[in-house]
Amino acid sequence: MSGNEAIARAVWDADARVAAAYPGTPATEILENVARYPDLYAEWSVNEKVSLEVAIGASIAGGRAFCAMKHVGLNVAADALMTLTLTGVVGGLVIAVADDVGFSSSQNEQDSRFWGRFAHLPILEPADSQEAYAMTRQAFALSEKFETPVILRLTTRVCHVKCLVTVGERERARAAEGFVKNPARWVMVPAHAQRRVPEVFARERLLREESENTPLNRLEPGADRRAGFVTSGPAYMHVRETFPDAPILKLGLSHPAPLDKVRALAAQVDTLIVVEETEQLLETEIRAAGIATRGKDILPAAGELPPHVLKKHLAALFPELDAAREKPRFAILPVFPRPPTMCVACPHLGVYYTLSQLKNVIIAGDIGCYTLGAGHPWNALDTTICMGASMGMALGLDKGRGPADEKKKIIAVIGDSTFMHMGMQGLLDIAYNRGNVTVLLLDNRTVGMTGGQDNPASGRDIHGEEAPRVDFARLAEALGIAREHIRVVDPYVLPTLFKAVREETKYDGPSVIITNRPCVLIDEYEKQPSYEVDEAACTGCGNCVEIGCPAIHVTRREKALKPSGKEVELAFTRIETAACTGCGLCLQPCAPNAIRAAAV
Ligand SMILES: Cc1ncc(C[n+]2csc(CCOP(=O)(O)OP(=O)(O)O)c2C)c(N)n1
Repeated sequence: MSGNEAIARAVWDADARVAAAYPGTPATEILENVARYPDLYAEWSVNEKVSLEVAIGASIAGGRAFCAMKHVGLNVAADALMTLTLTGVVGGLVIAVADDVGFSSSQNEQDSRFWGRFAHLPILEPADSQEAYAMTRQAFALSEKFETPVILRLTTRVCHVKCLVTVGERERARAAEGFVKNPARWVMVPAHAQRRVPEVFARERLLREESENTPLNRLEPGADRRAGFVTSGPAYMHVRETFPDAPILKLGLSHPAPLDKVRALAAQVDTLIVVEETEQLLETEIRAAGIATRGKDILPAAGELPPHVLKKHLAALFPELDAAREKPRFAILPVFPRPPTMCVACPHLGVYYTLSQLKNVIIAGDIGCYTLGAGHPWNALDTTICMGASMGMALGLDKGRGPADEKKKIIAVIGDSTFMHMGMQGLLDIAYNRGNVTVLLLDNRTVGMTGGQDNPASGRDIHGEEAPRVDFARLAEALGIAREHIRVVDPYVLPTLFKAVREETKYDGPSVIITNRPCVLIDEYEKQPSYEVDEAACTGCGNCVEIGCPAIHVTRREKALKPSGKEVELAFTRIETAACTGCGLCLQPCAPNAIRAAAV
């Protein structure tokens, strides 16, 4: 199992009653797998905050509850988290949060262990799939024992690497007595909340004792006493492989840290070294406890710490590592770089082709497949910060513009899932504050970027069953956009799309253009007969290349002189007919009409 599959199995084996998530790499497959098990409620929530709130509700109703998210998702859920720590939980509540250590697919690299410290919550850190399974179950038990939410901190490596997993018996969670009214606990007004604060600190003291005594934190002896390592998660695997004879304190319950155990290890070795991905957290705490240690003074504070990185950075302390570095056991073959690009016939292609033709625009972007519009050949996206940010930033670009941008049109581009996640509020702000912004809402009826999960725009739930489908045009109107400035357009029909964008950007006020073609990777997409380039007719204008469809190749480039004497480069093209799904976008800008239905 991958770590994600193992966690899903453990959620079921722990008899959780409710599981909720918003997709995000590397955590997406957890809920996809949970949803395959019977006898528990699973949902895609519209964002991570809602998923945590659903879990909180289920927990205080008495059942075990689970939610999963990627690291940045916990920023979104943090408002709920920071007060949940005061109320505590009834049914065990586990929050799996997956840090994308090494930036495989994220806008930043965050260390979610900060949240455990910030919210005074215990953190469990599995090192592989087997531990992911076991620790998920232990997390539920710990959560109920201390009436606290528990953070299960994962990294991309734990989520995606597969190993053999031995699973246990499915348990029956304790019978729930149902929601018990108790305003002093569940209604966090100041008078109630402040009384809970001492309990949080008392709980933390008990958790520290637990951390000193639990077998999750184990001191592995080693004969080589030059250094002892304190480590957790997959970094433990890397340390064990690099230093097979060193004593290691492996932390499974890494917060609160078992400082007595750390002290005991420090007394046995010449140098203590903390190996943690990514930030300097344990190390700072260990130093604050008066224990001398090394850590980020010699190791990187970003990215993974696999053996080759450890060897490079610790060679000064362990001269034999340098020699080992010169003789790699495996040849690492470089992979041919393949920049990410949009799919063949992606409905976003027409939008970016259109945007790339515009002058004097500032385009606030968002997070999704359409973020690729920032790249070649479109170069038609000027900002990306976080989910939903295109709305507020566009408004800020409008209201904050100086004389240099006076004549520029402000456009925001956002996907359906991102709009529902955090974009709606921004659009409300644009409408309310009368922003001069044109919003392009790219409704492809799925969460494309994370692999095509269902959402309220697809009209299906996590099991693929029919669910109410959101009507974006009516929603935009309800948020305050004038009906005549809300348009639904087909992104495969370039002239209509271009006209809509031109007209709405001329209008002095907020407008919304909704594109309505499904993602090519979902069932709703209907493949059409493919096209091909008539080589005899192709004049090398290269306009079809500007669409950015990966089914179009340049076969030959030639320099030529225009009648004006200006030198131009011609690009003769070919369409990969096996890949082409006949969207017809490339036909439209083709100057000599050289694209035709492919011969069958
Ligand atoms: C807070 C947060 N949660 C989750 C993600 C992961 N993620 C990136 S883009 C995206 C949604 C993309 O869907 P949509 O907006 O519909 O655009 P599409 O990819 O379908 O074009 C998600 C869930 C993230 N980057 N940040």
